[in-house]
Amino acid sequence: MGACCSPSTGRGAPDGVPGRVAPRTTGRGGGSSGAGPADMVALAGGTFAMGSDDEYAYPGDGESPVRTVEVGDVSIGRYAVTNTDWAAFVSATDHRSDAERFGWSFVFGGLLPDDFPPTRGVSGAPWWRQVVGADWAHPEGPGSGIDDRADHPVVHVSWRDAAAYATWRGARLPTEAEWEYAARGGLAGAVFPWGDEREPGGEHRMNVWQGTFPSVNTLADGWLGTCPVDAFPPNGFGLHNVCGNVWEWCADRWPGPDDLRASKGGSYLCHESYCRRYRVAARQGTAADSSTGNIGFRIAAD
Ligand SMILES: [Cu+2]
Repeated sequence: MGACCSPSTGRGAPDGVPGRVAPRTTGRGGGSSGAGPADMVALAGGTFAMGSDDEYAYPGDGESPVRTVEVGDVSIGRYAVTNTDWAAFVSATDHRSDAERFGWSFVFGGLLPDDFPPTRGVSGAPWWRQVVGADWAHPEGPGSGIDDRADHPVVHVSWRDAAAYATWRGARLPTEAEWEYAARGGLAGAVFPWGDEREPGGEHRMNVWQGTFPSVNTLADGWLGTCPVDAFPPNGFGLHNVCGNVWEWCADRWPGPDDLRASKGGSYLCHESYCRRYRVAARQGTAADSSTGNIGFRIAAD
């Protein structure tokens, strides 16, 4: 797999790191319809054109060819699961994340202070640092915290952690098809949730990298790392931040001998110079027990 903006290695892997059918929407407008929790959007199922084979696509990722896919009725999170949401889960269940059990997680080096002690990197993606003590409550390791990030997406959660949270909520992770159906917001074949132009009228619509990756981020979109889950306008179905900000775990297995899982949406590290996976069709496969500072999730339910 090409070097994307997430390391795909599992905990024990090498690399020097140890171990257009526009559906009706229902239940919108604050959730008072009884269709589900206020933070979920109920979508009627339908068929849609999944994937991409335009000039931006990565055929090697399996996003080509475009094919017609049917999804059933589904409710899906309006937002990614936040740190506040996750804290409630932990206090109710004492869930220990994989990052906490293994004692480390992957952090983007550009978020670490200049005087941070030496860390090990990922070969081919040296901006990813193995940071001992990094976890959801300490996104950049010991000394960092989430006091000012209550409404940011939880990160440093593995696929297994995300699935556990979803179960606790009486929900599940979306399938990749459900995620993309919802992320498209009813726009057939568009590159982004709002259309084909990345910055329509010069306006930034998602949290990705601007500048020269990985050294200079001009912060033109306002953010270096994560941003609040509602920081940008919603798509046509009322979902916020489906592209950019953080990758979002999906239920589906990713081909391969290991337990890899699909995620969607790209992250604050995506930049056209090396990773155009900030598009609705884009995807990546990541080890189910791995965690990083740029993968979170949203939940779904039948
Ligand atoms: Cu990327």
